[in-house]
Amino acid sequence: MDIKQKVENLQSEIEKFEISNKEQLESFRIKFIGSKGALKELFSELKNVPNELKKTAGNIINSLKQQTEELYSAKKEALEMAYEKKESLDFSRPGEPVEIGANHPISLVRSEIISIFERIGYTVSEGPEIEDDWHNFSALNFPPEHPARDMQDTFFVEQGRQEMALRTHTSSVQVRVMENSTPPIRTISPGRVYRNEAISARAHCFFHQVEGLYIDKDVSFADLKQTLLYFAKELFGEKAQIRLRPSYFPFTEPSAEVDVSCTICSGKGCNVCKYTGWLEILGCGMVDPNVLEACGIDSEEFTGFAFGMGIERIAQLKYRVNDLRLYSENDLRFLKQFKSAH
Ligand code: 2NL
Repeated sequence: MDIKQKVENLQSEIEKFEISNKEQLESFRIKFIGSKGALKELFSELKNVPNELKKTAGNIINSLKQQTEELYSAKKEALEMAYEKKESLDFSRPGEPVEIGANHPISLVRSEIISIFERIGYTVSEGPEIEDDWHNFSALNFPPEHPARDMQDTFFVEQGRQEMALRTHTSSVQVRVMENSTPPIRTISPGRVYRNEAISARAHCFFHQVEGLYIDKDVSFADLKQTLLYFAKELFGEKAQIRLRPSYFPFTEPSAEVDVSCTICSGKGCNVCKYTGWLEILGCGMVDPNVLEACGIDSEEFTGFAFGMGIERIAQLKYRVNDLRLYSENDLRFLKQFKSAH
């Protein structure tokens, strides 16, 4: 058999050799490339080749050698890659936890209050945060010299030529509802309100409110009390009790402040309720006839009640938040604590 034939035989043997694991790869290397391999043997046979053919024969063997080495490194790399891939895919490994967000406590309490009142037929109304004097003050029976109308208590802004106020309560929304509809009216208006106050743990220049308004024929103070008792029980639990203390607001007469039995100690006395057993949660009263008339509702035919509460205050009681500033500082350590709340 001449050397050319031998090279061709070896080449087809090399091409047919199965390499599908590391062991076969190593056998391949030993058999063909190694120091005692088939290629070495072919080279050693060159000495028997006639001189005039030596160069050509040497070239063919060399190119087969090169080809074989390339095949070897390509297979080696492919096997290493497949091995690495296998290593990085562990199908029994538990999934990475997906971090979910949390609702803001103000949103949580806002939604809960809305849902409680929707169940007894209240609609939700919203309105602008920049209000004129009429909707924020005059229609609500604020006398011209009332301190709330002062720069010290209210933020005023110029809008064109007109002086406007950042609303100090969402009653302004309810004034619009009364002006634009006829009783029966049952609505609540949640929203952000503004007061010109220095920021501290107990005061902020903005906060959130929910106000409620119910106007119909023969609406009484007893209706108000039962509505608020229902609300307190839905929000704080069946055992919750309420008490009303006389108070004053320009827009209601009579007016009252409402306390709920302490949610921490159930009225026995603790440091949250300052050992009184009661926590103040809202203000309320019968809508002043002046307000009804200012909004185009006949106060001889209709009566109504209204109430207002701070969402921050309720959230503070529900979640024991001791500093108002936490609500607006976007500190994740605070916000993350509401993940499980809903
Ligand atoms: C509080 C007290 C209150 C009202 C809000 C109201 C609205 C209209 C007419 C009459 Cl349109 N009253 N709202 C009444 C009593 C109290 O809020 O402490 N809010 C945080």
